[in-house]
Amino acid sequence: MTDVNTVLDQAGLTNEDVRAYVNEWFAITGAERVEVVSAADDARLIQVALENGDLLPAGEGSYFSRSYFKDTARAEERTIVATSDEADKGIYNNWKPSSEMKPKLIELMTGASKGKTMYVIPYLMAPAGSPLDKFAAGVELTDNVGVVLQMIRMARVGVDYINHLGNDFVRAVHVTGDLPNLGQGTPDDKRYFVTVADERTILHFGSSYGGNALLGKIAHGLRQGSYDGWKNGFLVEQFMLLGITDKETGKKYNICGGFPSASGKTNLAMTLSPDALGDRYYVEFYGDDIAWIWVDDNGVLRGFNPENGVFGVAKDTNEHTNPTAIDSIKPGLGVIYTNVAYNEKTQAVWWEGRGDKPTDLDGWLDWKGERIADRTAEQADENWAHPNSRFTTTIANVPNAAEQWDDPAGVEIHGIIFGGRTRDREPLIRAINDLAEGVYDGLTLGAEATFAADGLEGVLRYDPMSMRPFMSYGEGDYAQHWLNVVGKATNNPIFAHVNWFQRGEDGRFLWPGYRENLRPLLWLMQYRNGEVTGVETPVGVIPARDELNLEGLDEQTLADLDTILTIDTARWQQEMGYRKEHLEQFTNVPAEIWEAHNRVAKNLDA
Ligand code: OXD
Ligand code: MN
Repeated sequence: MTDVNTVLDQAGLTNEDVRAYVNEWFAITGAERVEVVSAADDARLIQVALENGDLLPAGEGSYFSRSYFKDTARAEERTIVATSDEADKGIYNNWKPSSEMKPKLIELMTGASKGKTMYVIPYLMAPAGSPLDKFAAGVELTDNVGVVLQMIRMARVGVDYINHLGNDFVRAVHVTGDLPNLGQGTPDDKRYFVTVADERTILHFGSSYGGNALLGKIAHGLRQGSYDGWKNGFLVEQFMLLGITDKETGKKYNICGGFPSASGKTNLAMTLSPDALGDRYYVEFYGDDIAWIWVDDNGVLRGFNPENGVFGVAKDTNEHTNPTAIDSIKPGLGVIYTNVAYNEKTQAVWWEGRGDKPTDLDGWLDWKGERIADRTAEQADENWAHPNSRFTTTIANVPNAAEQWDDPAGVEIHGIIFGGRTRDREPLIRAINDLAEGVYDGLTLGAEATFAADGLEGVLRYDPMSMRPFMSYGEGDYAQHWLNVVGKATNNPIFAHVNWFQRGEDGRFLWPGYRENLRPLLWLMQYRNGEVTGVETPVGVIPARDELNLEGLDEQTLADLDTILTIDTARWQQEMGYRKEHLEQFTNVPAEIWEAHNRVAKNLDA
């Protein structure tokens, strides 16, 4: 029988509260061994994972893993926020009383790690030394070595992050469970992913993949973080964060923003300056998925990315869509690919949208491990990689990672943008000066349903601030919290809504997207500085055509520009009806938000 305390002593884990927690869960889960990990253990644990088959080599210094085929990175219907106060119930957070959920999870986890090692992962979801440290520290306990390797990439990991914090850490317990026998997606589903937010405890049972298993990232970094932020005066959002330096003026701008899935968030976060503007503007990467935001003692809105890595969607990532990502996953960087297609002979990986599909099928296996060469005619069109296949790489591997990405003081936020994928209605960019209208815009953020069957034609799937799957408390209170936090800022952050996805009648995209998206963001910063005035519309201020830097854009784009810089009033009037219904679901919606809605509606009718 392992003596847990001896192992903790040897690892230098001195925090008594953490030690008690480890002992408690070692007893509950019935694990056989315990091991405390730090980032320095990576090479050794990679070897362990290669030996036990959890990882396969994917060329020089890169690795491949496959999750159980019924496992998912997110399972919204099985994800619950539990507290002891029913007032925390929202529309999206699947609220349940903690008195109901905790005993359920303890029962499921009891003895469920039998024979396994329980890894203790002390982590920090922040640059060390930040004012939010005590909300960012956690200790994940997991029975899965693959999860450890992912956490080492996505968080800062080691006992030094936790020893001095007493009881200020998130208890994050992950038990994989017997994946082939969990009834995933059936009425007999045994999985539960619970954040007991008012106890700062996360209990996830029944997965080894993505946010369901890497508890620092989503469950703590977003769900628990946003609950803590609500109680302690900061914001936690599923936002990218990028920086732009104007080399001519020396000015620096930082923009964060939320985008529903499949609306280009990672590509924007990792974007580079368009060729024609590259001499003047340099774009820096801070983060692709999460931002923690607060107002400092001088009234400046600041933010940082709490993550240490990028857990990027592989699909459609290539040299054109995201050259930065491709450079960040080069051989030798310790990258882990999950659920892509894998060649067992050459160790190559491939995914849909990576480039030409390999024509020589020898050795190629799809993400489930089935031989592509053995596919029947009916299976021929099936994807090789899972649509949610991923690459995991550290921010240190991102070539244009900002110098300040690890700065505990974060960086000043100059702009907050929202952008969903919509074929019409939303112009290229519209700036919003008013705080309540900005927050209202975030609450009514939506994207077209990806498949017709997911929604009615023209009706957006709303995803407030892109936090729908991560909401930890009621949406009205959430809106009020935004008004309170950003309302304290005196550095004039500007809001905007962007859309790169307008289509013409023939279905073609009217804006080239990708690196060209920097142009409307540059306009936004000029507008904030008072260097351009834009054109007032009922839904915000859009650029006058000649205010946008158009240097180097092709003829077709120039011809299409007027269309994406107009407001379709009739379409917007219809949209306002949907927005009203959307907001009416929420309790405690602040009067300022309804006033913003009514003001926009009235402007449209004028
Ligand atoms: C997510 C993720 O689930 O970033 O949004 O993994
Ligand atoms: Mn995300």
